[in-house]
Amino acid sequence: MSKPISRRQLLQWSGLSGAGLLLSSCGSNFGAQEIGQVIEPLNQATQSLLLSQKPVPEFSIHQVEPDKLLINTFDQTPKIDPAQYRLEISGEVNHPMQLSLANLRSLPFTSMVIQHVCVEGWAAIVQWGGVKLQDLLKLAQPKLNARYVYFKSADGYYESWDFASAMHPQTLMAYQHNGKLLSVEHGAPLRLASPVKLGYKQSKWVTQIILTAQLMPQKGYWEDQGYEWFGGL
Ligand SMILES: Nc1nc2c(c(=O)[nH]1)N[C@H]1C(S)=C(S)[C@@H](COP(=O)(O)O)O[C@H]1N2
Ligand SMILES: [Mo]
Repeated sequence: MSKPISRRQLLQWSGLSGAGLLLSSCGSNFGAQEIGQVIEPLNQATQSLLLSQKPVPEFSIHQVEPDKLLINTFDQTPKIDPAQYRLEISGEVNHPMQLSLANLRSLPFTSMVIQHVCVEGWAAIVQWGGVKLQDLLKLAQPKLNARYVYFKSADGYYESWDFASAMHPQTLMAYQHNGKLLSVEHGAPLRLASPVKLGYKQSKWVTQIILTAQLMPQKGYWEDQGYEWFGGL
């Protein structure tokens, strides 16, 4: 288990500074200060991947369809205490991390309006807000051999994505939905949201993100029952 990330580390790894981040960290439980941490540049492969990613056109906020996003959960809605919640990032990374909700909220916020498509035959235009997964992975510093990203959820759901889709600029770890704080049924405190993948790839209640060099025999909850793995849109 990694230590909770310190505010100094967040600032150094992200290259972020300024009043917004400093103010928003008031009252949060940042741990030990790591002094003299070296800032490592992203590796060349990751850098060129980022440059090559094209954004998917978005909808206007007026096109949001609030009643169309059906709740789709294979089992029970898990109970998560927001104060105890940590997102753990581990595996093939140089800086394993644990982020509290305060940590996540102190990072740059992105909002997007995209279409969510479920293979069961429904779709909805949805606004999502949160942190770019790309920003989180940059903080964790993927190793050169990182090719897949696993997501583990509090309800036992699990998913795996290709690294490029995880680094896409519109792949978010969302904590906001249609202008409000994300509801528990839709995956609070934190879920995946992206216009590049089908609904079943978009894990709710994510607690762990694990980078791997290989795809494991267990690829995803629905994939292991025959759904296609890539699940692209
Ligand atoms: N943890 C978890 N995430 C999940 C699921 C689930 O059962 N458990 N269902 C998936 C499916 S099939 C879809 S279509 C979307 C639905 O998201 P929603 O319930 O917020 O509409 O969540 C996805 N993420
Ligand atoms: Mo779905």
